[in-house]
Amino acid sequence: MSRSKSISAAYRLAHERYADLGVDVDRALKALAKIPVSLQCWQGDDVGGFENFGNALGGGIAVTGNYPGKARTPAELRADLEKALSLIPGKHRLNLHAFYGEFGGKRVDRDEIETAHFKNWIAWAKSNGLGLDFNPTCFSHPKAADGFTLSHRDKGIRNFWIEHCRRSREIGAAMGKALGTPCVTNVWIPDGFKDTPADRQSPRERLAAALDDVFKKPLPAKHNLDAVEPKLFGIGAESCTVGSHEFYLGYAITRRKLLCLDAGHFHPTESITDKISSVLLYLPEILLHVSRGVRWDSDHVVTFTDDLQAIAREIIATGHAERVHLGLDYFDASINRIAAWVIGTRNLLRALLLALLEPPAIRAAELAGDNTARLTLQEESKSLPFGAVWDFYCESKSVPVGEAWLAEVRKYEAEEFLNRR
Ligand code: RNT
Ligand code: ZN
Repeated sequence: MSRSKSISAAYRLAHERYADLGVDVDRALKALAKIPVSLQCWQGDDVGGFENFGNALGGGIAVTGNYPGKARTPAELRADLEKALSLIPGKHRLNLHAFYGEFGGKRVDRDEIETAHFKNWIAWAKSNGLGLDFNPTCFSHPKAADGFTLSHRDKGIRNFWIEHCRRSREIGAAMGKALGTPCVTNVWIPDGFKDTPADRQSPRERLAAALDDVFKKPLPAKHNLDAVEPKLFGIGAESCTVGSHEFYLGYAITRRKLLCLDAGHFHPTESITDKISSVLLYLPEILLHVSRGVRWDSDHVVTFTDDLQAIAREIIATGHAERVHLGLDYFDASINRIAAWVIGTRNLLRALLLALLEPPAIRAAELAGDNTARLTLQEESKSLPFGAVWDFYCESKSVPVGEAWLAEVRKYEAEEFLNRR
């Protein structure tokens, strides 16, 4: 049997098996095709950006590894992204950071960025049918070197970052307008204390006031959606992070902003799974940074873990997947960077598919108070043939099935990365 025939045959059997359980596979695949994932541009160049001021990665985040082929220019990064996207089923988005602008060799500081610096990205996104998301870059900069930005005790430094974030929102809105799909502009700042602060309150008051300044100008939601991202700790900010979970949960609810839940930003055993349904009660939309912490917020490539499956399941189980914007957030330089994108994105999509294929009897058992049946069905459903459905989906979207995509990455690596030494 040819590969393609065996994929169809396996799919037919899986379809039948799921139909017996009351699962509509066709509907699940249609729903999956409508869920975009925002790929993080920063996986392609180790969170380096294109400013060329020689700023080292700061902000308490770290990339390790020295795999060859890191993108050095916007053109290389776009080519790498095109390769990655060609191996991922569905239509997706790109998440850009402000320091990935194209500054034409000029020294454009963060408080001077404009939409013009992103015109190539916008044109590229348009021609590739991608939506764009955006982030101010409040790290890797001399004015962030002491670990504080929007909450800084120095008004001048605060204002510098306020201006940067304001401009970032405008750029986000311009992207959203140009592409006809709202840009989620996410504010994350590294601000925090290595050692016990004497005053935790004042920096938080300053941060709330600074954010209010950043968000003062209303922008149409059809162009730009503001998000804020809390964190528990970073390297060098172990004792107190100004923008903590409680800080931003309160901020987002009172100011009607999206809350960004990053899977790596809580205690190592704490999952964002259980937060989704709670936060959606109070906020119309949220953003997820799908990541994988290993012992700390290490931003490992997203793998098909129990945690990932649980997160995806919750998104689907709320019945409001369209209210949850999905972005990836990891950066690994120890393996091929294109493969890192492909592995993580395919895993997230695969986890969403698994969730969409959940037998309805599980929920029904719970409703009937039959916890024995619920557990039985939950466990038995783990070996249902969802892999056959996933393979069929990949084939129907004209992307490689199974590990076949790796050969394409290897070919690209051989042709392209040799020129990058
Ligand atoms: C850092 C945050 C933040 C960054 C990106 C690069 O801990 O997760 O989202 O990873 O902005
Ligand atoms: Zn994040």
